[in-house]
Amino acid sequence: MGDRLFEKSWKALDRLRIELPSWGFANTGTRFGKFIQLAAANTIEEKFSDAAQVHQLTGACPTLALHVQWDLPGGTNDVAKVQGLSKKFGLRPGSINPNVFQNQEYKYGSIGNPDPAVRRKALDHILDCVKVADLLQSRDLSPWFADGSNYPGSQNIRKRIEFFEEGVQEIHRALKPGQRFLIEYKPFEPAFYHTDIADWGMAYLLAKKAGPQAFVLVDTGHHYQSQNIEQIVAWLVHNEMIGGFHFNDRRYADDDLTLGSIDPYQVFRIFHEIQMFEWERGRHADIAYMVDQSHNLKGKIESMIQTVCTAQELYARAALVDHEKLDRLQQSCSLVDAEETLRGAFWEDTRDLVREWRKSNGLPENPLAAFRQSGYLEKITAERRDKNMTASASYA
Ligand code: RM4
Ligand code: MN
Ligand code: MN
Repeated sequence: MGDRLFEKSWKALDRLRIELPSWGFANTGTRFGKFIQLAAANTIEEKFSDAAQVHQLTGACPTLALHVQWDLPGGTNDVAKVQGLSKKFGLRPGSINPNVFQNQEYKYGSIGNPDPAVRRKALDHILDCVKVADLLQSRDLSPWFADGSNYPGSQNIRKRIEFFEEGVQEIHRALKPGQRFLIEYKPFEPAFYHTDIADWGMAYLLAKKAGPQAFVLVDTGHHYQSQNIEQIVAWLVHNEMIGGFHFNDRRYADDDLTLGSIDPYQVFRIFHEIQMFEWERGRHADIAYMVDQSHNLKGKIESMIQTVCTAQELYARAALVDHEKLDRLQQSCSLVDAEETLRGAFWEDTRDLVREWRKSNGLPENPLAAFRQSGYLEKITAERRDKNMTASASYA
């Protein structure tokens, strides 16, 4: 790689920020049960502490996404506590995630529920979350709606669209200036016939209906097999409608595997679409790169470190694309040379570059090895062992 591209890639690393999810450090399950890890975090303090480890070792994760029901069960009453932890661990609160999918009343949906009382309850919770976000100076409100139905004819799809339209407008009215409302889509699960916000088009239309502070959130695992995700990203970025990502990888459905573990070229292509857009416009796209993974087999902190390192390596590779050259080749329809320009950058090994970047930023060259040497895992395993041993893994 030439000096110019090396520099471009270095600068890309300087600006890449990745938000970690608090729920990625806690015990979580599959639909069949939980696999308990002795080192898993049980409290919001432990989640901050674990996420701070990842940030200290990678230098790239200054914010922590919070799930209100799990992390601030008292809502606004828990804000002071979170502020204290933020200060103690040197991590800012990131996106605020309402929970309108877990409680019993949401069995038939939240803001798309035919029952006005349930819709009210869901909206009130989300409005509380807007306040929490405001008090914590978090910019992004990031609800995920599990709403949908399992059988044809069992729900009126169009009525539910109207409920959603009303709901997102009310949420938008409550936003403070500068806050953003990110609308996530997912094709199926938990609903298996229709999901109210099933794809980017539905999320886009709802965001437009909501107002100018609403954007689409792309969870990389929320697409059907073989869907062209980078094309979706290109459309969203072109229309300035992409608010953020939930990063994870998948082989079959919403598998929440480690980013790039199955298809690193997919991640590279997404980064490429964004960086090519940025080169054309001469400015950076305002996108929140967030992780949405919760590992129940691999160690939680180790897998987050892997994720961040993978994102850095692939982001650095996408920055190695010679945009001027690619643009020329695309315009002259030099198909093979254009493709080779893209593919060539993908096959560059950026691990040395990332290591050098870390060194010059006073970070460990190998964050995973540094984590293993730090003794942190042994310490938290000893501290949390008893509590986790008694945690319930069964649904019986
Ligand atoms: C969903 C979606 C949301 C996440 C929930 C728990 O599949 O990805 O972002 O909060 O899972
Ligand atoms: Mn998600
Ligand atoms: Mn998901």
